[in-house]
Amino acid sequence: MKLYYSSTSPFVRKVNVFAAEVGLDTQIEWVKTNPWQAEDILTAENPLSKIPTLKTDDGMILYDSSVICEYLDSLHEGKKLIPADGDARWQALSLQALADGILESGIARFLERKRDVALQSKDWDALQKKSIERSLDYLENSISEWSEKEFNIGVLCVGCTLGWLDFRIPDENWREQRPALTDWFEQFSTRPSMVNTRPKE
Ligand SMILES: N[C@@H](CCC(=O)N[C@@H](CS)C(=O)NCC(=O)O)C(=O)O
Repeated sequence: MKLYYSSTSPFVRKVNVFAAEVGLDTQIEWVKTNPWQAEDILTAENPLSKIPTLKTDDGMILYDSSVICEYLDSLHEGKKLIPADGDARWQALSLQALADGILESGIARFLERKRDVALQSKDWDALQKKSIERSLDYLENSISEWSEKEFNIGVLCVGCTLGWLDFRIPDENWREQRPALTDWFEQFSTRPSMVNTRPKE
């Protein structure tokens, strides 16, 4: 299968970490693209021009990262990272939504900062920043509820999100006042799937 990617995308990293954790990373052929330039190579497969986009061996096109992870989970016989049913499923999916939501707010801020200073909105930035801070506080305060569960997609997404904050918004120290999340991430970052997928320009 082919994965359209860029090396800095946290959503691509999520798929990459997921694939490594379920032993499918070696089956992926990587196709580098720049989604911001709406390259034909990508828009021909995904009209949104977003990555990650996956082309399966049967020629099926899948997006977004959550759908791709669900597909990958269906391909292996090992322990599933997306629980099939019950509370475990809904909690893992909600944790994924929270972590992905932090990324969406973070990316909105990152892009806003790239605009001409005169066009940047302080209110918009403050709104997104608050959303990120509330979510990180929630993760800190509920750490035993989610981090002690079996490894799942939600936990994986939290790791990728914190890694992206370090990469793209390093001037705001998310670790401050969040000792439990800090310790958790330090440990989580040693997983080979995380070590081998560190973002780089
Ligand atoms: N919800 C999507 C988000 C994907 C996404 O926003 N990817 C960014 C790169 S990190 C992208 O391709 N942006 C290009 C654009 O929005 O035009 C997912 O989970 O895959």
